[in-house]
Amino acid sequence: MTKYSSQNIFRFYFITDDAAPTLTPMEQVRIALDAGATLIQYRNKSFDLARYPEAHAIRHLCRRRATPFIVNDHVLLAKALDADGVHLGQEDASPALVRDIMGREALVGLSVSNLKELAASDPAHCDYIGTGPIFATGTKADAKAVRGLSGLRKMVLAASPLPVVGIGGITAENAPDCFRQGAAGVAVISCISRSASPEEAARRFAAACAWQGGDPHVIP
Ligand code: 3NM
Repeated sequence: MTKYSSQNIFRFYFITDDAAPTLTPMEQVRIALDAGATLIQYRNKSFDLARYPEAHAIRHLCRRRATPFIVNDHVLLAKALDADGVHLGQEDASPALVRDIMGREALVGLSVSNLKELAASDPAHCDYIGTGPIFATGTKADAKAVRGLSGLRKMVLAASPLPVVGIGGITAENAPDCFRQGAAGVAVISCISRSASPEEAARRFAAACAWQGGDPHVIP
């Protein structure tokens, strides 16, 4: 991952929501980038080729805004879009195979819910670990048991030196608590994509991600 190693690209990690009630994935990405998102993941579990133009447009917007763009699960879609990387679940292709397909400089992320999964994983080919759900989430129907901040802390320690990104129920209010546990970043969907005021929610989220200390509940 030599291309990005000098900056923390995981800090404000936005994931698109293909089931958001009002905003298209493209509209969500614009809002997230305008607020300062540091990485965009295109996530569409039931992707079909009719969505390719949208994914392509999002990819190009991220490129214009110099923000890494990665694709959830679909390695060949990532390749076709010349994405910066892929995020894999436990049931997806192996990180080693994806590294082969995407190349040495690609970002490869892996979802790991607990320490047992971490022990069974292949971190040598990963650039970061995504772990969750940290808090309850309504966005992922098959989410595993809530890990809480203590679960996040355990993962940060066990996965070190790989950066760990917390996911699941993250908001501007609880993001600083995740950073306190040593998370390199926080990944978010509904707190922005399903907010009644998404621009404001994204700005508040960005401010929470910029938090460097002090009272984590006082967001500038
Ligand atoms: N993965 P929200 S939780 C996509 O636990 C995803 O691995 C999770 O959405 C995991 O920010 C989740 O709306 C949904 O809670 C995150």
